[in-house]
Amino acid sequence: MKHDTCLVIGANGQIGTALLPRLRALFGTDHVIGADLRLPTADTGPFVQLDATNAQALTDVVRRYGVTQIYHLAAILSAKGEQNPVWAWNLNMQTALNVLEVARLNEVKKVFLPSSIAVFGQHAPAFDTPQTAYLDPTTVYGISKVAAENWSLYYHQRYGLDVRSVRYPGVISYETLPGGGTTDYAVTIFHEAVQDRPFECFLSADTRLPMIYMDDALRATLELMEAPADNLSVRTSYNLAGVSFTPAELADAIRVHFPAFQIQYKPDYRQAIADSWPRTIDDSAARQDWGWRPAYDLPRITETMIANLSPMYQ
Ligand code: NAD
Ligand code: AKB
Repeated sequence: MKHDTCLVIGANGQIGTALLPRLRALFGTDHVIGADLRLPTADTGPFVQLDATNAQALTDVVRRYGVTQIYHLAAILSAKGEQNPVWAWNLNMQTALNVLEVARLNEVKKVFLPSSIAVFGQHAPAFDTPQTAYLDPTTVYGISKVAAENWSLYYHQRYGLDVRSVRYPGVISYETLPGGGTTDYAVTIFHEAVQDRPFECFLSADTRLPMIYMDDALRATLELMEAPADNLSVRTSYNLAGVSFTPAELADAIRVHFPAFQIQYKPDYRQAIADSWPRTIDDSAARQDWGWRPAYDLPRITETMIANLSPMYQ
């Protein structure tokens, strides 16, 4: 068992729900504290109700539990952020800055502050988007992620804070529903398919986007956090690739299991967001610096999602 105490902020969200048990297996249940605005639906270990925009409340939690690692997952995602941009900016920036500052002042050893493919915009190459491509995001979410990446680099360079990050693609998982993103269709489609229901997709059939299965996303997170600091050449955020596919390709993969599966396309405001994002990602820096390799391709993701979701609807 490792000797650290981790605080996971945004613990009840899509990634937090899956990350908590992994961290608890590594550090011990009592050494992983979940924190969220919302209360958890089940008691799985230590939890505090926390608004991470409140720096004093965050400081109190860090001191009370002797926190040595923070995983900051609380954020307003791309589609939801466009409904109320000023609110999304304030929440995303205030929580990120609080985490960095509280970590610095309380000698927290490591911080994980994830970014997103949403940092890229129309002036980045759409295919094999490089690590250092121009960043001109079109969403308030993307703008806040670019700012948080730069603040992370600043805290690392100026204060020596060990802050690490990946630019997650759309994360696919079965444990919880996603929280207001543009890639959410790639999760909700499975819930409809296993119930033998047709699916109405808010993106067009040929919208290719980078995605990653949750197991890969968590392994990337934990491998990055375990990597020797000297190996890390990127202190903004690492590009991370899993798999890239279109809604039509995903529907075909589902039809291998449910031949009668039906999909209709009704693009809405999220189409423009998706169109501004990369199609495929060059993650060679992550591969080189800390040995990143994805394990889940589209057929494996599809099979795993269906196997885990089907029993939930029986
Ligand atoms: P989510 O929306 O599912 O969960 C976020 C959680 O944060 C929620 O449980 C919410 O209650 C909580 N929260 C919101 N405001 C808070 C506050 N002020 N204080 C404390 N908790 C608060 O998000 P997620 O999908 O789990 O994403 C986690 C992180 O990963 C985010 O930073 C997100 O930008 C990033 N990311 C996610 C994806 C993805 O596809 N899920 C892709 C790229 C990046
Ligand atoms: C979203 O669609 O907003 C997220 C992301 C890719 O950051 N899933």
